Amino acid sequence: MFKIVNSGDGAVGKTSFLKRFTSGVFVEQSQSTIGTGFFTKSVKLENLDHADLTIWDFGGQGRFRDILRDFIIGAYGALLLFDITRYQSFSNLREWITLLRSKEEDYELPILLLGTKCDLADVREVFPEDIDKFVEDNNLIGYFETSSKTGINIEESVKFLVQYIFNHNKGITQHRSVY
Ligand code: G3D
Ligand code: MG
Repeated sequence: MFKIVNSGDGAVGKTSFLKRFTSGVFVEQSQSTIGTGFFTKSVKLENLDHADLTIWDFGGQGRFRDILRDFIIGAYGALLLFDITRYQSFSNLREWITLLRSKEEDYELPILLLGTKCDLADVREVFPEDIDKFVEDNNLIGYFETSSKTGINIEESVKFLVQYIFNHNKGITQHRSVY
């Protein structure tokens, strides 16, 4: 069982992403998330039976960001979401990265970047050149474009993050393969 955090500005689609990931449905009428909540799901991985995930979902509003600092304690990785149709949600990413990496541990938290709402790519405001550069400049582990509406890359992206965590954290792999 391990913990992942789900971060990014308000309304980028964090809660819709987790609902789609855990229950396979897109809930059209969403409510803005107050504080935090969490979702759990078991995923199948390459060298392993399964991994039990607890994914913490954050309210994106500024006043909840102080909470984030506490809740990232014990996290093995983070999903960082922006909305490809809203440039502002992309320009705020740096601030999120600073928060995610503010904990005092040797382990640099692996962060996977997700561009949400790719079903709306015809009204895109954020383009691949900028995204690629951002991923590289900030040492993120990768990038996926997702849509909770169509389901594209939802499961794939979470599995990518979890596989990365297992491949780079021998402690977990050994523990898991022994027991
Ligand atoms: P948040 O948890 O990051 O705050 P939500 O974001 O999951 O609450 O989603 C914010 C809005 O974006 C919601 O619309 C939701 O339906 C919409 N949304 C989320 N994911 C997608 C997607 O993949 N495609 C499209 N087209 N819309 C998406 P409302 O209208 O309720 O504000
Ligand atoms: Mg939410």
